[in-house]
Amino acid sequence: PQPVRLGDYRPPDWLVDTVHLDVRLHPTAARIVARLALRPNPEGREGSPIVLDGDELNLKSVTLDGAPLAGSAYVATSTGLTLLAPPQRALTLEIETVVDPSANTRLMGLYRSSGTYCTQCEAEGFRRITYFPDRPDVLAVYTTRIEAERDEAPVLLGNGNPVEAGAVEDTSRHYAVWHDPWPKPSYLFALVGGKLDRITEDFVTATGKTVELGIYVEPGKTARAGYAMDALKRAMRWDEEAFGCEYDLDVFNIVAVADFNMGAMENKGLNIFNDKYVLASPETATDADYANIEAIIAHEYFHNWTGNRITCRDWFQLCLKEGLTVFRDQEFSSDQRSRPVKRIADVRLLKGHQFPEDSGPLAHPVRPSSYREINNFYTATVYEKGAEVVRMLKTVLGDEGFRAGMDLYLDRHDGDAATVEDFLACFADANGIDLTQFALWYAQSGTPRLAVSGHWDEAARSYRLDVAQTLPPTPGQSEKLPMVIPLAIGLVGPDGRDLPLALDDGSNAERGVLLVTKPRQSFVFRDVPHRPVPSLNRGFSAPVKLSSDLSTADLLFLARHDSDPFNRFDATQTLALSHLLEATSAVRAGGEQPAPDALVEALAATLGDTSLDPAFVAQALSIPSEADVAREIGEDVDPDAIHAARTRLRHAVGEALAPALEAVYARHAPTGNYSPDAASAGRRALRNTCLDLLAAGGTAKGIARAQAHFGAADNMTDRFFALAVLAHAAPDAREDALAAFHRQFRADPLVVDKWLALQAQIAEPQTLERVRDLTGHADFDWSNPNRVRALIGTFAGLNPTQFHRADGAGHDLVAGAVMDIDGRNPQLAARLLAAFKSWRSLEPVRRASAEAALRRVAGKPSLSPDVTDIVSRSLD
Ligand code: B3K
Ligand code: ZN
Repeated sequence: PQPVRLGDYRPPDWLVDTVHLDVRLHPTAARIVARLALRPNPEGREGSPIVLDGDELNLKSVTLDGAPLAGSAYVATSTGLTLLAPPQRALTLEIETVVDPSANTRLMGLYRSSGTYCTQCEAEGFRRITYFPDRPDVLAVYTTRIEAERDEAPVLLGNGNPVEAGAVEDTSRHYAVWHDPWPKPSYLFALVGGKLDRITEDFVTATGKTVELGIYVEPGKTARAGYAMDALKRAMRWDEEAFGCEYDLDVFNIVAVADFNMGAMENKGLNIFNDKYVLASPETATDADYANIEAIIAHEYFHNWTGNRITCRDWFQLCLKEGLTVFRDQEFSSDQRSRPVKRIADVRLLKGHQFPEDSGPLAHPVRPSSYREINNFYTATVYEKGAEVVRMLKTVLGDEGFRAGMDLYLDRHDGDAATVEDFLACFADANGIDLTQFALWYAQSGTPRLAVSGHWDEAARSYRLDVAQTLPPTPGQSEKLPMVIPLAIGLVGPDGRDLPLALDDGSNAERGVLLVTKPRQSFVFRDVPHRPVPSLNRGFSAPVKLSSDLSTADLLFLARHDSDPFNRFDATQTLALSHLLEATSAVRAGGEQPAPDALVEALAATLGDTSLDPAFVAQALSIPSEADVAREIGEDVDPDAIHAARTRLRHAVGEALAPALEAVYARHAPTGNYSPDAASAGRRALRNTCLDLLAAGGTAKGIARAQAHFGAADNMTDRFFALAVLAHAAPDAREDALAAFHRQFRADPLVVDKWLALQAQIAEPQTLERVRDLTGHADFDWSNPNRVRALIGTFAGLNPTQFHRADGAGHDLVAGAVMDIDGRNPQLAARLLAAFKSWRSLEPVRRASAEAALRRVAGKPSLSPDVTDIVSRSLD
């Protein structure tokens, strides 16, 4: 397909005011009658044909203002329907199409998930239901009548408010009519029909309107929907308080389905979820699952304003809704839980997923300027870096300035299909500032590098920070302009306290933030009586790779004393990473590995500080992942050497800190019944981290403790964590534990996913065979995206030594899976293939094998546009 370019945007030639859909559900032949009220767009080209998108539709009839259309008046192809010379006035088109929901394995448009009819329309799925101008800047008011066999689909749901429902006389069928008063783009359309159970509660909004909330799940699973309901109510309240956003319909429904290509979808008034992000019970979900459910329920709800009431003009503006809404869900979780711990988790995710994307062949700007397949741009860059950009805006403007800009945006653009420029203009206008340079964050790809060095002048009692920024070249962008980098800092005095920040030009570094705007810049602080230790990029105020001249002693000092919790954590991570880099080189050179003394000292201090939040200590104790080390090395990466160095380090830390780890483990034993709240989860996280490090010491005692922990666990968090420890550290105990776990939970697909994912991560050569065997297991299913992601996705994403086996068998396995899946579900296949994104940074043998695997995929006839796009960009 030809690339779509941002610069080619034109307003639609025809607008749609209202859509009346009449959908008769049927397993293999669902019939859709769409009545569209169209009119020429005064901003479009005069005299234009009506061009409607379509995809795999069976067209039955078209009428114009009630009269059948002559065959010569229109052209219908596999991708659309064009009315060649329509009258240039308001008119009504009625189109009848038939689709086969059971054959819809792409899970786009109308499909069936374990018998339930459901839809997914973002980005371009509505065209798989009916012919339509399927673009986000065509906003219409939808009325939907859904009809089905009452036995097959007793529950019928649509967007907006329920209008009427009843039996279809003299038949076994029934119907429901839904009306959504808010104009919306087609990608927010949804309907559901099926046998579902519901939990319901009322929510009273800030202005006193009662909203009926419903969560629909597979029969028998309502007991596991309570946490999602609780999270939803908290999210609704929070959005009123934090952003002044109130809900705007009489009902809000969530439906959980088992077959879903991503996490969830924010359809107006009818969110559809991957059931993984709805269903939770202490016995089946981990603390991480609970936290994800809370975040995603909130995220989709928050889209009601940032995404639905204000939508995107075109798909290039995707970050306008996604980056902003991720920022909003991050803030929500921070307020509900621990802000520093949430920030640490978010930055780990950013560095783990977005940084590699930004430094590889798939790098693209937060707002891309062209795409071949939009589904491939639901990326860590658009979502996570997009959220960082919004966060930086807040850092630059301060809380009040940010809120003023948001208020203006929500007010000025309500009902619009907006752009990034519209968004930024609100912040510029509300604050009277120019954001032209800031806007480069949306346009330039790649992760900026900041090099910082500090110079204390004892005689002048001043301190100078020299800052240099560079932005490496990325695909399609060889030359870069300097960015605006809000660098939050502190100067930490010898007593561990922050010195006042007084810049020598008389200004205060407002809120401790330096604005770096040039390639090189110096900041001089006066009244600095002692040599301070600079704490740089506090709270990870900018998504950059920072290098500094801090010594090991400085890092140790910050790890103990920094008032910024993020940087306390980061100082420890930096110590660990620099050890791991050295140790990895030593492994490759066949030399002695260095001793991790400084790191052990920092970890001991953190472990011994009882004033710290256990959840924070757990984060600080976690040794950087193999992928973290690979990213830091950047080129000529040998995953086996990294694995060896890291295994050795974990062993050394477990051994050196054994008494302290045992004491903390004992002190954090569970005290009452399981509760998923953040404080309880933090205690479990710390206790489990201790368990893990103690077992990494490899002692019989460490393994026995993990076995006891596994046996005694009364919740999935502890049970699964212990199972993971055994699977990785105790090959002899592994199989029994895995078998016991499977016996207990085999009836529950979401728990089976954990079991699959864990096995896919084991860092040993037999894992390849194991994964292959598991694809033949009765509980595995190639057509369910959760199963495939759990097994194949985890193998490719979280098992670097085996995915990148030197003999190429890991690459082959994943490439083979991608080619198999592509014919059924191209989106899923393309996602999996993106696991190759860092292939160029591998050492030559593995790089050659990755390239060969990619070329094999590229050479396969009749690849989907999705996979073609990823593979060609990967090889470019
Ligand atoms: N907007 C959806 C993602 C749709 C993905 C389409 N390929 C979920 C979300 O970000 O909230
Ligand atoms: Zn979203």
